[in-house]
Amino acid sequence: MGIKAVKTFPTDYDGIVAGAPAVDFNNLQGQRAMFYPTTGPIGSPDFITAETCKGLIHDEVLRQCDHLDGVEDGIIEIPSKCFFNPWTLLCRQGESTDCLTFAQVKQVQEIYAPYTYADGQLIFPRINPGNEEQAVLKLLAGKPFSYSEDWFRYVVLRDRDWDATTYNRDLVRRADELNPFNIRTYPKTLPVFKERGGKILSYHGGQDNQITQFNTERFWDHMASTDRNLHDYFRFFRISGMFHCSSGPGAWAVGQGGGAPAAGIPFDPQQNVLAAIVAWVEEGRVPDTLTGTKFVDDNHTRGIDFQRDHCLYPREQTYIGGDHRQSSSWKCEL
Ligand SMILES: *[C@@H]1O[C@H](CO)[C@@H](O)[C@H](O)[C@H]1NC(C)=O
Ligand SMILES: [Ca+2]
Repeated sequence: MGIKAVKTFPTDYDGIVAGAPAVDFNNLQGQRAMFYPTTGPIGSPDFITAETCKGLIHDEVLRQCDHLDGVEDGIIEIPSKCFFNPWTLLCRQGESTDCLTFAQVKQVQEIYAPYTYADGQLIFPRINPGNEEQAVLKLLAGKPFSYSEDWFRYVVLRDRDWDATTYNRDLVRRADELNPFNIRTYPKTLPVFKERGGKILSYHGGQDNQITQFNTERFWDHMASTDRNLHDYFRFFRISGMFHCSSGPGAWAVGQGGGAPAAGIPFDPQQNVLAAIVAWVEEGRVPDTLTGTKFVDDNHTRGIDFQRDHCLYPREQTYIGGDHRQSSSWKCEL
């Protein structure tokens, strides 16, 4: 909605905060619809249970990727460096527990791969490894994802009897060609908003379980390909260890969403996204990092567990030594 507003109604707002933006919407819905036919319904042959996904698979993702940032803390700082290989989980001869069958490994491989047409053309970037705990609630629940099911059923196909198990790539192609209500929202330039001095601040969790952070990287890169100074008005922060919009193992509280997730975060531009956009628009104070907070038990009345200064994309969170719970032990580097 934030990016759509900037594109279509560029004079409405001077500043926009767009968290986990659902840009390239038709292809996003295609990817979401793809998981159900891939996993099959609960109980179908080779169905991977939520317990296996949150346990065996998540643990292996962390074993392969948590340390890549130099600190084993359950947080994957730079998801784009994590290429999860599920073959390590293949059952050996005689093994039948705590491992995956050949068909399950193939399924997991497909789930974590970029979503493409048969000729390799990208439809939507791969999901974020490390999102397993919450991905099992919707994308990998063994049920149709309600938003994509309704979208294809009532908007794209207008067929109330459409069965989500029959989803295939032809349908996402059709949806993207149809582009109902011009909902795509994948601008390459935003000339009117830029010209009048508007500012966009976007943030996205690195272990997002509904919309992959890789898509916001792709979107920022897409816009940066025509504007070398994109940072002048569009800044994107990768929030490590955050699920979709909030929660997760990372220092995810940045004042987003108002209400409960924002509780305990002062209205300070360094720590609060809304304060940050106000300070940028009204005082020209440009955000370079965004400090996230992890509260003890995610309960702000219990005090701060740790904080981390999230980096301006494409800078990367880099461990430089010392107590990893101190934000001074990290640095943003290109
Ligand atoms: C947060 O912590 C306080 C103090 O320990 C407690 O009273 C309260 O019930 C907690 N809130 C939640 C939602 O758990
Ligand atoms: Ca880590």
